[in-house]
Amino acid sequence: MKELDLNEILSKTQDLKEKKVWYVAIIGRPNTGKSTFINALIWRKVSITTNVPQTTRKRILAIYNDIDSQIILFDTPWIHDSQKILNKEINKEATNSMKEASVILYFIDTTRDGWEEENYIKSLIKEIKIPVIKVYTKIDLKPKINIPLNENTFKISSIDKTWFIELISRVKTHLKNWMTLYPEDYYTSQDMFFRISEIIREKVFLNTKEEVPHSIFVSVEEIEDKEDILNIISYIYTETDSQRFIIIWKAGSLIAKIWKESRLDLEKVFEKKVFLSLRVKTREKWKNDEKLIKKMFE
Ligand SMILES: Nc1nc2c(ncn2[C@@H]2O[C@H](COP(=O)(O)OP(=O)(O)OP(=O)(O)O)[C@@H](O)[C@H]2O)c(=O)[nH]1
Ligand SMILES: [Mg+2]
Repeated sequence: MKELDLNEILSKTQDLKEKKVWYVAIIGRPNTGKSTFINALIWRKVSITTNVPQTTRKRILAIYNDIDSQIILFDTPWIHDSQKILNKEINKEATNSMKEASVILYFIDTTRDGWEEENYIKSLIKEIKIPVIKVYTKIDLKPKINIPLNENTFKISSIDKTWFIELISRVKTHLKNWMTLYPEDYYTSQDMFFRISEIIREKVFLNTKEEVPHSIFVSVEEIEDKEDILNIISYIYTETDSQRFIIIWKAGSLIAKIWKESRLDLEKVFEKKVFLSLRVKTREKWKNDEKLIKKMFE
């Protein structure tokens, strides 16, 4: 497992070389397959994926390396109008990633109609003057779909990785010749606390319904990273007691499932045994707790 460690990066500066380098932002409506694409491209799980819209809250930085390029990908959360402090912070994450990028990949789900959400994205793209490549997703589910392809329009499937090479070649034409920003064995800039909390959050999303997934946040309080075991103390916070009861429902069977799935996935990602202590607490109105939200996004 490789994570961002500034001292290690500095000690490896001789490894940095000139390539086609820069930031690429992936935007699109919820559930279009942005996170799945990133994980498939870099062969690692850096961004959690579920079938629940608006899974990604914080922009996730994944680093793709090949022989002549280093592409730093932002997996952006969905932008929407809202007065809640949490949503305002999510929107800031998304617009910031767009401004820093050399090119934007605009994901469109071939399995769903766009309606006005798609028009909203188009109006945003018009405002920022950065090149945009349209990427139609999930074509394995729509093999007969007719999309007129050109240099700014692609179609992909993240399940069988079709058109990945062509898309990446096109992205490279927008990048600059620059010193690589990370050593080649780095694939994410997220710290361990964030990665663990995201994996647990994914399991809550996959096992709960309606308003429950969006009502929670996960806090990792303590990590003890030993050679052969990773000890983790973590809490799931809900907004209300009734949501908490749903998660600890039936004498703990749902939380037991979330716990088990989290532990197994953590063991896969971190490649060692994991001891996970996981409890559920209520924290009312956390989405409007400015101090907490600022800490989450810092
Ligand atoms: N069949 C198929 N399913 C896909 C593909 N890409 C993504 N999916 C599925 O679509 C769902 C949403 O994928 P995500 O990657 O979480 O979508 P997202 O755009 O990151 O969603 P948000 O984080 O909510 O904005 C998941 O259930 C994925 O398994 C694909 O190429 N083919
Ligand atoms: Mg996502």
